Amino acid sequence: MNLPAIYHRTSDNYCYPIDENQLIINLKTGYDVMSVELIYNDPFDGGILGGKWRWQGKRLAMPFKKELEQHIWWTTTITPEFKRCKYYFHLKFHDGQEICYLEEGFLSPAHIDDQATMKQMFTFPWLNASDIVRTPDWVHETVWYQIFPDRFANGANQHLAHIKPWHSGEVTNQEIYGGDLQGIIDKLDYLVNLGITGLYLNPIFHAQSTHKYDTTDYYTVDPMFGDNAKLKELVQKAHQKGLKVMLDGVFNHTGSEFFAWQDILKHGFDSPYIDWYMVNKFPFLEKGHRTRHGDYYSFAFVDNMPKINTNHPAVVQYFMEVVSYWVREFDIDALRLDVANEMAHSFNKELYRTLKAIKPDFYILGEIWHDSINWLQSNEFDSVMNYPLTSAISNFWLDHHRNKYQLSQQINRCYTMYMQQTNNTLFNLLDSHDTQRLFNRVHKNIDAFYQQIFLLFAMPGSPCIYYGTEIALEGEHDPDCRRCMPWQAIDNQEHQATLATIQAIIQLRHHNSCMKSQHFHFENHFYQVPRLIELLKIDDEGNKLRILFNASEHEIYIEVYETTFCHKYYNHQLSPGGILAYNVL
Ligand code: ARE
Repeated sequence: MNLPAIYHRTSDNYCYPIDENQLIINLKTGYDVMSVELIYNDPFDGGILGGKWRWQGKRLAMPFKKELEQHIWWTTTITPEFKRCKYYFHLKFHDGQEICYLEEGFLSPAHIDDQATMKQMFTFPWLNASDIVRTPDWVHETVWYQIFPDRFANGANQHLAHIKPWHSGEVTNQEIYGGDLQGIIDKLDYLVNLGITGLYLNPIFHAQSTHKYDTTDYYTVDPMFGDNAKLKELVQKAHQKGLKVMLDGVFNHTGSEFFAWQDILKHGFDSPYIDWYMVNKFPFLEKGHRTRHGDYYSFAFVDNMPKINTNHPAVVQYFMEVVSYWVREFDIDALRLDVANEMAHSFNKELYRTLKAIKPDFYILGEIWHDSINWLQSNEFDSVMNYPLTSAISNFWLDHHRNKYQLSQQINRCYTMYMQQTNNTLFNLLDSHDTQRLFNRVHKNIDAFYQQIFLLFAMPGSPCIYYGTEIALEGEHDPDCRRCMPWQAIDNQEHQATLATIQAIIQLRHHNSCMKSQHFHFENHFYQVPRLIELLKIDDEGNKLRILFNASEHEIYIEVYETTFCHKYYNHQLSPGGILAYNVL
C-alpha cells in the first residue's frame, strides 16, 4: 500500500462548495488503489450530544477519477443535509488490502467503529454562502484576442511603419511602429468576423517604453495610442459589437518617471512617498545595477521598474482609486494583473472588493505562471493565465517521446489544481507577448499548429488568440514575438486558408457545448497509431464530441454524436490546404 501517495485536506481544491448545497470532495492516491468509498454524515448525527451515540456514516462510491502523472484523482459530490459533515475514506487496493484514511491518519476498517474515531475524521464545519467561489458566467462563453497595441493597426490607415517582412530579423522594444486605439476600432469588424468576443489589451497608459509596463501616469492613455476619449469610444464600440474589454493593470511596480518615484529620487528617505516603494539604501548607485546592488527592490532586476509596496495603505488607496476610475470612466469588463503573484494578498483582496462593488460580474485575471491556488480562494482573483496548459499541449507536440497518456495526465493536472468554478474561467493560451509564437514553436508545421489550436479550443475555460496567431504570424521570443500585423498581406488574401480554418475552429466552439465541457478524457484509438490521440468530450446533457488528432498526418477528424433524438454527425476533415470542411452528413 503506497500510503505516502494518499492525500486529502478539508480545504482548497480538495474540499469546497460548488453552490449553496453541494460539496465537492477530492482525494489523491497512488495507482495501487482500486476503489474508494466516501463515508460521511452530519457530525451530530446518531444521538444526543454527550449521550451514548453511534455515528452511522453513509457510504458513497467515488467512481469518477482522472489520471495524473504519479497519482489518481478521485472525485465525488455530496449534498450535506445540514450544510456540514464529518467524513473519511475507505480505500481498497488492487492487492486486496483495505484501509481507512482519516484526518489524523490511517485505521484498519476493523477499528473504525468506536467513538474515539469521531475526533479523527475530516470535518467540513459549515457551508457559508459567502465562502463559495463565484466566477463571472460570461467568461466561459468568451473567446479572447490579445492585442499588443503598438504592433496591431494604425488608425490613419497607414500600414505600420517599419513593418518587418516575414523573414525579418527581430523587432525591438524601443522602436515605435504606430499602432493605436483608432486602429483597433477600425479592426473590430475583422475581430467579430473571426468569432472573437473579448479583447485583451496590453498596457495602454502613459509610459516610457513601447510595451508600457513601466507606467508613468495611470490616469492618461499614452499619447502614442490616442487619448482617454478614444479609449472610451473603443470600449463603447466594442460593447456595441458584443465584445468585452480587458485592460492590463501594472500595479506590482511603476516606471521610473512615476511622480512618487521621482520624488524619492530627489528627496530620498525624506520623501513623503518613501513607503510607497521598497527602498533599502540611499543615495542610489550613480547608474546601473542599482537593484542588484540592493538599493531598492524592482520587477526582476530592472532598475527602471521600482517595486510598489502593496502592503502600504496609501498605495492601496491610490490604486483602488485608479481602478475605480478605469471601470467607471471607461466601462471596462475585466483586468489582467501583471506580476500578480508578487503583490500583497491584502492588496488583491481590496482590489477584488473594489471592482466587484462596481461591477459584480467583473473578471479579475492574475498573470501567474504556476500553481495559483493561493490566489483563487473566492475573494482575490477569478482566474489566472493558464500557462501550465500551454506547456502541457506544447510539450506533447514538441517531444515525440511523450505519449497520449502523458498528455492527458498533464491536462488533468491543470483541471484538478483548482475549483471547478475556476476551471470554467481559466484564461487558456498557446502564446502571448511573453513567449515564442506558436507557429515558430511547432517549427512551422501547419498541422501541429492547427491541432494545438483545436485542442486549446476544446478545453474548459476561456481561450485566447494572440494577435496574428490567426494567420500563423511568425516570431521568436520577446521582442520578436511582437512583430507588426501584416495587414497588406491579409487584405491581399495571402492568409485566407489559415484565417478560415481558425475561424471554423472558433465557430465550432461557439456552437458546440461539448467543446467547453469539463468532462473529457483521452481514449485509446482503434487504429493503434502511436501518436494518434482521441479526445472524448461529454457535455452536461450527455452529448458527445469525439475528436481525433492525428499528430503526424494532415487530418483532424471531429465527429459530433448528439444523443438527442435528432442524431447529427459532423465530419470535419482538415484538408492539407488547411480548410476545415464543416458539413452535416
Ligand atoms: C524585456 C526582455 C528582457 C530584458 C528586458 C530589458 O524580455 O529579457 O531583460 O526587456 O528591459 C515587460 C516587457 C518585457 C521586458 C520587461 C522588463 O514586456 O519586454 O523584458 O518588462 O523590462 C516572469 C514574471 C511575469 C513576467 C515575465 C516576463 O513572473 O510576471 O517574467 N511577465 C509580465 C509581463 C511582461 C512584462 C513584465 C511582467 C514586467 O507579461 O510582458 O515585461 O512588467 C517562468 C517563470 C515566470 C516568468 C516566465 C516568463 O515561467 O517562472 O516567473 O514570468 O518564465 O519569463
